Amino acid sequence: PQAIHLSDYRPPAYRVTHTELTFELDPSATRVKARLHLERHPEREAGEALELDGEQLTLKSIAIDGQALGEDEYRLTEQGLRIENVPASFSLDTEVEISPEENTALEGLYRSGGMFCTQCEAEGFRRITFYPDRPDVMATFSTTVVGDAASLPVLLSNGNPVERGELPNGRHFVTWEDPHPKPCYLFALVAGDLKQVEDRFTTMSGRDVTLQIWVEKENLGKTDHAMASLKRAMRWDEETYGREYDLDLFMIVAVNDFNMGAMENKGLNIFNSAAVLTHPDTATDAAFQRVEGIVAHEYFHNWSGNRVTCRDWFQLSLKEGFTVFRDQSFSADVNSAPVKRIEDVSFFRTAQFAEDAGPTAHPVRPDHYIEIGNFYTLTIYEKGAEIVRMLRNLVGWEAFRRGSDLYFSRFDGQAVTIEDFVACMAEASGQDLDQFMLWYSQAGTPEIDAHGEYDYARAEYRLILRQRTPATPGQPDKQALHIPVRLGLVGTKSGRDLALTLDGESLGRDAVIHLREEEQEFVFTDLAEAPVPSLARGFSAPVKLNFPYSREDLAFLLANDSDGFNRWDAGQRLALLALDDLIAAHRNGVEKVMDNRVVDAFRTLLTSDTDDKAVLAEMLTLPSEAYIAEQQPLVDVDAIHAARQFVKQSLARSLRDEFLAVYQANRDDSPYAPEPDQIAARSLKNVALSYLMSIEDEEGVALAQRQFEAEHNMTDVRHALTLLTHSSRDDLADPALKAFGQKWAHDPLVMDQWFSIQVSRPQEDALERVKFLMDHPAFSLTNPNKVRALIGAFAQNRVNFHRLDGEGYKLLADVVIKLNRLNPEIAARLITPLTRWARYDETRQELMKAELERIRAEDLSPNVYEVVEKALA
Ligand code: BAL
Ligand code: ZN
Repeated sequence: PQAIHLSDYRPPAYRVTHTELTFELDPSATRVKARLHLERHPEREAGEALELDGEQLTLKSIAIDGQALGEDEYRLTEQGLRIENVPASFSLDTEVEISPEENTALEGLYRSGGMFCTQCEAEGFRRITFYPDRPDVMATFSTTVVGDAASLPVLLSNGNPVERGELPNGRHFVTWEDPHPKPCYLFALVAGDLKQVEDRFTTMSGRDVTLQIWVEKENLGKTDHAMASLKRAMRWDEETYGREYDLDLFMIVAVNDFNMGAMENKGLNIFNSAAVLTHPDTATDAAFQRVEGIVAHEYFHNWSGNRVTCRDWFQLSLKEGFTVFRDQSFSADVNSAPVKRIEDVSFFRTAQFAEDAGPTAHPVRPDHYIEIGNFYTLTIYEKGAEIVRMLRNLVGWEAFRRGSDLYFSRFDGQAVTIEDFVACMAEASGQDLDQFMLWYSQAGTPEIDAHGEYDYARAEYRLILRQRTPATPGQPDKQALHIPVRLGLVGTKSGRDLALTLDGESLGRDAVIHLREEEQEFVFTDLAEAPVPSLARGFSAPVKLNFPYSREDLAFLLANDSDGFNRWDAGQRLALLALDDLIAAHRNGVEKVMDNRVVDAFRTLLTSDTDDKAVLAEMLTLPSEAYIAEQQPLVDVDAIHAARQFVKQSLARSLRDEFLAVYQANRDDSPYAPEPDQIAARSLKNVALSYLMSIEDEEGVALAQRQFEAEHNMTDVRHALTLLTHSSRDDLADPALKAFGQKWAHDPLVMDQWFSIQVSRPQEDALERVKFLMDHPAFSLTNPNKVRALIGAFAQNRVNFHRLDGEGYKLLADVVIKLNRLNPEIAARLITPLTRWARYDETRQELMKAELERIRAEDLSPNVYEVVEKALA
């Protein structure tokens, strides 16, 4: 497969001004008639051939301006269709046949259960009809869907329905018009026996919009939260960004077989059922919040993505980074803002940092790719969002909002670049953002080595920051970035933020300094007491910040930092230092000794009188094994697991009564609501329970069993089931798993949770359980949710996936090889843990590489090929 380069970009030779489609739906032989109204691009020369993308299409007829073409007048290739000698402006008619039921890749038009549905981003439309399948071709669409009236009573597409009627042989049709020009990746079609829940929304200018959520009949009781989230998101986007919805109808459809979380097709969002359906009995608090965030994300794309879209796929972060930033801000506004930030950063520092340090590291705007489907990554999405967040912080909210308004008005209806976006921010703020643009082109996580000293005699604090970005594939040398570092200096006597004076300028008590050089010195003057610096507050830049904090410094910040995020981070750093010692002790076979400073810090937290229970729950949560692993030069999975378990059990033994008191104080039998106060109390209670269960004393076990059996809500039930399943006692695990599995056998989304819980247990039988469950009637290799729930979850089970006999790696590679054919996009994603081989000991490295080599020997899809080649480069 060939790489595509950003530097080769040219506008399309021909644009489509209007697209007319007719679908005659049939599981194995759907007919698609397309009439494209084409005209030559003004920047391209006359006489160029028309080239259309098309894959897995059987051409039945073709005509230009109504005249059928002879076989020598066009050429079909594996990639598409080429016609020489076309007029400057013309219409092209094609008819093709496709087979949705054989489409297991879930790109283009496919079947999910009895439904037909589509996924076109990034390049799925070329599996529906011949088309210039690129985002800078934007057309209005008119779509007629024809199907069997009995089995497919509902026929949906983008825009507004304009005509419907009966046809011979029990068929019927609906015609949809979408007046907004859009790229074909935003095309959608759904047909099936669906039921809908309807609501209304009045926009800020007083227009009435109908909102519909379409689901299979059995899911009708699970849409309330998504609908409420949608209305909240619509209002928020009006109030925060001045963005109003622009059609009379907004639809969401839930489908069970879906590669992504959801898709922002114009007016017809298609959702993975896991990202839209909720019910207190079946979904956890985390799932409720995820649904809220994803519904908002897809809705926000209506402006950041649909009205203004990407010129080419290298600009993917233009819409994704901005939209993730918008959905994160929304979730922070409607929930606990500090917890949202802690959760996002925890995830980012674990997963994106690992991506940025591995063989598939790439810039937020890549300059080449083989398969764009491999670039829906944490870097494009989450690091892209961190860059937008830095921009917002650099220019300030008001200028950022003016820049956003300028961007939407200047480029409405256009396909543009990341430069266009940043230029609006520069123009609206008057700031020079040239150096800042390096964030988009340089891969790798920058590290800042910081140190400082206080000079009593001069009453000065001298802070020295040195930045470096490690080499990444294809980028050996890096330039200095413009890094905003938000900081405070916390007085060691007063415990308060000191007034900051830098170069004679008063900056208040919490300020942003700008690191632009490789090394810079900042001298803060007029400081009457020695400070402990609180650096990169709120994670002000996506960097690793190293400062030689003592444990006393960290305990001090944990108690005194005015920035909630850094207070939490100080606790994490303190725990990491203790964990480092214990990991070393484990490796050296030395007795493990618990650091009492951590115990004392936890005791203070547990007995403090905080009213922010959600933040407290985060503070009581130890860094995950994956995050601890990220901090180690070489990952020793067993030592990390043992050390973390030791810390957890030591804390539980020393503070058993305190944890018990917290558990009891936060029990709540009132009806479930996904509200911040309830969620906070539940998470605090469940953190306490996990400590109590870690030592498996009688009372902890009894509480977990009672919580499981009470069946009050899925958050509590799932948490208790996880603790019972992950305990050392099969007499606790097995009956609970059996009861749960029987109770929920009918509900695929709950069964996904059941799969994940058991294959993530630390006990040695996890791998055997995976193999056994792959034959379970509720499992299917062609359903991405099932694959993620069983195989994906097992690959996150650090001690068992990394078994020294290599069986974990082998199992993953076997599944990748099968999925390479069935669903290349999911196959390529699943390989990720194997690509990280360089982080492990030699034995594991060899085992992982051997599995990658075994995959490489197959006849590979471009998706899997690209990832494996990078991993073995
Ligand atoms: N555009 C793909 C799914 C999403 O990011 O919303
Ligand atoms: Zn998105």
